[in-house]
Amino acid sequence: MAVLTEAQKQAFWRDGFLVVENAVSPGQLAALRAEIASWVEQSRGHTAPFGPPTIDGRPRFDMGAEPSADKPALRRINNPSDISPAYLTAMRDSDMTEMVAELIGPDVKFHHCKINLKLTGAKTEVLYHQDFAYTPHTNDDIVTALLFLDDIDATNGALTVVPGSHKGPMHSLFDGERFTGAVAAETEAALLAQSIPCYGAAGAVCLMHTKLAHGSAANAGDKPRGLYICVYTAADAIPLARNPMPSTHEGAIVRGKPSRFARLTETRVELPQQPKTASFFTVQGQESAKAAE
Ligand SMILES: O=C(O)CCC(=O)C(=O)O
Repeated sequence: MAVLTEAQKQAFWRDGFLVVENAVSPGQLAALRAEIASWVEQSRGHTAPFGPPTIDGRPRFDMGAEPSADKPALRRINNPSDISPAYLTAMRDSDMTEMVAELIGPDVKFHHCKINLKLTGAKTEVLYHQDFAYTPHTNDDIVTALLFLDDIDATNGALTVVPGSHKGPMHSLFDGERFTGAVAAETEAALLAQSIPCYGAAGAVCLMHTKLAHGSAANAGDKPRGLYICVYTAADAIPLARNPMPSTHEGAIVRGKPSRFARLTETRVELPQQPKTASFFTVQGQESAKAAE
């Protein structure tokens, strides 16, 4: 049985995003939240990004600049589905997966995933960008699914999006020769003026077209904000740049079958630079924690 209505699918293609409640089961959500709680506890013992490493040797866990024993600063977990059965199941076998298949399927491939955490007191923000500029492919049938791990409202650093911006233009993430990972400041101001926030209860998902302009402010409230972010592509969308976050599951077919063909709809794309650090927050100019010398 279909999970999305025709009206929801039309809204996704018209606006470039769609928020849907209950994208994972209560049991799945509880398992995801329990895993996060244990990772946050583990991070208390660390003062810099730490392992186990990702498959390209970078720290899996990234920390904001100000960790302390009473305020853990864990802000990013790279490809949690590589290390956690709960995250693998949610990525591969949940209503969220089904929704993505109804938008860009029937044949759907996994690209990478991550968790962005904004714990209370975190200064982490996400500067405006379009995901396709980080992960260009031969076509743009690509969905970023952002699963809410906490209740998200006006207080805790909600994702904000610009409806319709997936229809173009693509905004450069370069300042001259330097890859900044974010649009220019004046472009961001113009986008912010047209942006709307995405709120919802834990377990909701924001399904976002890869070319939708989006970002988020710091968490100014007193409750955490976690997002489990999974990137899925049509099976015939072939990457034009190396995966910024390689996963052991990259290329796994999560619905339907593999494609013998690449489908080309893009004629010219600006290629990103690859990150060397634990997360794109440093690419966007936000320091990671550094171990005391
Ligand atoms: O964490 C957020 O608010 C947005 C995440 C995002 O834009 C990204 O990881 O590409």
